[in-house]
Amino acid sequence: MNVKERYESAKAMYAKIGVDTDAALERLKGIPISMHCWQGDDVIGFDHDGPLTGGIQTTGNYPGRARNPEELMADIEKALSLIPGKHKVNLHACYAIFEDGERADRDKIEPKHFAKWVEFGKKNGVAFDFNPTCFSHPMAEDSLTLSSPNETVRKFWVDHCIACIKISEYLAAEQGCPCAMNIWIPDGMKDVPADRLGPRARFKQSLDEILAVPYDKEKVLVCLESKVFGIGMESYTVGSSEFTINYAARNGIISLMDNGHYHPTEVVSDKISSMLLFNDMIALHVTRGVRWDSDHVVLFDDETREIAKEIVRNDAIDRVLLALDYFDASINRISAWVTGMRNMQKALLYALLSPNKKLKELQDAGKFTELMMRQEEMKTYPLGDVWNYFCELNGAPVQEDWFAEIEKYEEEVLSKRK
Ligand code: RNT
Ligand code: ZN
Repeated sequence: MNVKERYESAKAMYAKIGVDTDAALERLKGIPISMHCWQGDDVIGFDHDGPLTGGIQTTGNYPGRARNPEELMADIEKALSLIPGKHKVNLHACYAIFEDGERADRDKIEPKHFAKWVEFGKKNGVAFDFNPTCFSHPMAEDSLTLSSPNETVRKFWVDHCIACIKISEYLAAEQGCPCAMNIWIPDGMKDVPADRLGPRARFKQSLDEILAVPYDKEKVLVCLESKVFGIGMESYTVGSSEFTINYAARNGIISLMDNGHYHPTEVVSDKISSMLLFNDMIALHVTRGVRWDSDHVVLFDDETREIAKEIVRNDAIDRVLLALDYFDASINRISAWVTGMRNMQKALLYALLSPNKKLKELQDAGKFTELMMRQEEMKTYPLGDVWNYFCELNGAPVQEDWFAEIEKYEEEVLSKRK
């Protein structure tokens, strides 16, 4: 049976439980996911040659890391060609591109340093999201940035974030659609603080100063990401969940939840509905923490599916800014992108192919036996047949066929990067 025939038979099976597969495919096609450029080069960027700091870590030494803009762009292009649908690319400030020996420190970067990216975006039909890079820099050596007690340091990072808003505005104008700009700071302490309030008050003040600069709120969607701990920041993080949620709610910006940034038995899937009740928009970094915030590649696992279900069944596809955030240096990095992006899409498709209305009715009627049975039976419905057809319709390789491209690219391109 070919892909189309299998799809037709799957379609009939889903139709029996009231699910319209054609509508699901149409909906999935319109869900952009922001693909993080930093998986391609182990979160290094082009503006420094120091180590990755800020309490985050890549492990592994798989050959073929992108070492310059040309390589990273070529790798992103390759990845996007293997992912169905239209997506965004998420940039960090450290991916600024300097020409002719010119250099600008993070507090002085300008839109022109992203002109090459804009050109790349236009050529490939992708739009960008953006992030200030408050780590991997001499001014962030003790992992204190926007909360630093040193005014020179704090001011440097305020200026950096203001520069990033300008760059985000430029990206939005060039691409003709909004640019989400996410602020995450590593600030925290390895051991028991003597003052938890002071750093948070300074972080608040810094954010106030950044947001006081006028910008177009329709074009730049400022997000604020929380975190519970980092490597070397085990006892205290300034930008905790309570801090970011309260700050965002009070100041009209968007809360960003990264599912690696909570205590291990806490799940973001359970937080989404509460956040949706009190916010017009929310933002997510989908990742996979293994025992800690390890940023493993996103799999088609329970939590990814549960996150997708919360977005879809609460009718919130247009209210959730969906981005991925992981960095695995132990495997082929392009494969890491493609695997994670396709898995996120599969999870969304799984949610779109669930008889959500019917399941809610069962819950409300207290029919928990049938509810469990139906939710479990859904797991073995022919999702794969619908997914394969989606790939075929949207010009991406079907099933594992994309991997041949990865192997070819590894042999012809990546293996030559020595
Ligand atoms: C770190 C945060 C943050 C970074 C990226 C590189 O724990 O998740 O989002 O991973 O900005
Ligand atoms: Zn994140």
